[in-house]
Amino acid sequence: MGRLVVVSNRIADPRKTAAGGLAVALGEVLNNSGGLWFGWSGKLVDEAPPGGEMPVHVQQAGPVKLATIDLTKEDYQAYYVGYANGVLWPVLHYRLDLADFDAGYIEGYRRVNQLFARTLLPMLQPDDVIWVHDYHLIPLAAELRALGCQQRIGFFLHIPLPPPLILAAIPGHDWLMKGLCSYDLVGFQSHADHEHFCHYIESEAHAQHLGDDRWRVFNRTLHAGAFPIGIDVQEFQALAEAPEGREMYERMRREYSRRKLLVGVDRLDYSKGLPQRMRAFRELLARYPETRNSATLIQIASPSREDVSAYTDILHELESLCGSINGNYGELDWMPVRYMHRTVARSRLPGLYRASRVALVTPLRDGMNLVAKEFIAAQDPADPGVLVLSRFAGAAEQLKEALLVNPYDAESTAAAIHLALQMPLEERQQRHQALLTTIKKSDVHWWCDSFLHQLAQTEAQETGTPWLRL
Ligand code: GDG
Repeated sequence: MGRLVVVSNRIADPRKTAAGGLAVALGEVLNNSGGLWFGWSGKLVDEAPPGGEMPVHVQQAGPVKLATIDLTKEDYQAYYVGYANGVLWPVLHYRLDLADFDAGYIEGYRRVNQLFARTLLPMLQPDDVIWVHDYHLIPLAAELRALGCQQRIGFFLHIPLPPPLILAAIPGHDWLMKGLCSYDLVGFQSHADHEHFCHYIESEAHAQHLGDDRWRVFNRTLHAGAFPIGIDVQEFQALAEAPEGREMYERMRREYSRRKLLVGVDRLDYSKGLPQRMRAFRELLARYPETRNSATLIQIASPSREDVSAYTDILHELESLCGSINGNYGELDWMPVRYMHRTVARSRLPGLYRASRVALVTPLRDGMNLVAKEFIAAQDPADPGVLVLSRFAGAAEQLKEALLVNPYDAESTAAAIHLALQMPLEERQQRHQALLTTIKKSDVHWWCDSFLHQLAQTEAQETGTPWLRL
């Protein structure tokens, strides 16, 4: 394989463990090929330099080149806040009610993708393999192809893809999906997402199935498949065993020696089903009195996208629910919910997971949900906790031995949590062993290798499909 070029909205320095498993796994492949990682710097400027393009900031991280550009405030508002997070994020998570279809956003989204293409093109070498990540950059391959780029380009969608009728609600969905078809390989988190894509291109773009993962669509051959992302299990287990991980575990065990701990760790996002989770926990306390003065839920909701209004609404709803549960059920020496709206250091998460009897991972819709996998990796196999997992998380396709729940149904979710709290040791061990085997087999390195292997198999393409006008 030639040099790997990764493109994503934000980049991470793969040498820093705080960056997390995905950055580390991509960093490994980038290291081996002396690769390039390109994205937005995270910085905003008032306007572009007079008559010129945004300057590229280049930094060397070992053998890997990290290249970034700044964005203007106007582009950021339209591309990132408006289109990516105001239209694509809600619609792709099945939340048409939260989408804000402002016509100006799509123009800004396209403008930034064009800027990325113009900036990246001169940095490319002929045998590069390009891997583009996530919904911010769906049109990037089409914009690169329009400039004459002939290298192989793959795309991975980290969030779900809904059925065709939901996608069709996006004004300009045909433009967007044609852009997605300009890649050589498109990867999804789950078989369900992959099926939705196939249905869309068949019904809306008359794609012809060539067998296996190959399609003929818009006069090109496209490969598409499911590549469920994993975590770096070894790295996460090492974090659990590291001094800070152990110290956190001991501290939590001491602090909650008389209680059974439940844990939730999420970005504060409406896709994560946090209010529904609180209602299920309230239902647990109401229906199963023995859990009172015993079960304690630690909910970390790390701040996220606070400039999008739907996020402030969810914050207020969550705060009010936590307040009322603590007010109604709390005792002088027991607070049912400990809710923290802040980011916890990554090194402390494994200890927290390990000290918890139950993890609540109950999104309304999620691409994969890596917290579910992190919880499994951090457990003590001799005395493991139980994963309560939403059937609407991408991870549910793989993690069959979790207790699968419908987060919209507070009563049945409360019953599952109750079951988890009472589960005998032997059953916990059996379920955990099976789950651990699954996440080890399909870890982040497997994910990276299998996507890149498949991308390398795609055939050289004739270029130059006429790119749809917006
Ligand atoms: C998107 C898709 C898909 C969370 N709070 C803290 C913290 N985290 C870390 C977790 C985990 C990551 O963030 C969250 O990953 P998820 O997969 O659960 O969710 P998204 O952020 O929505 O990610 C998702 C993923 O992309 C990858 O493809 O699985 O479906 O939505 O690693 O540990 N980390 C620290 N402090 C926190 O407070 N340090």
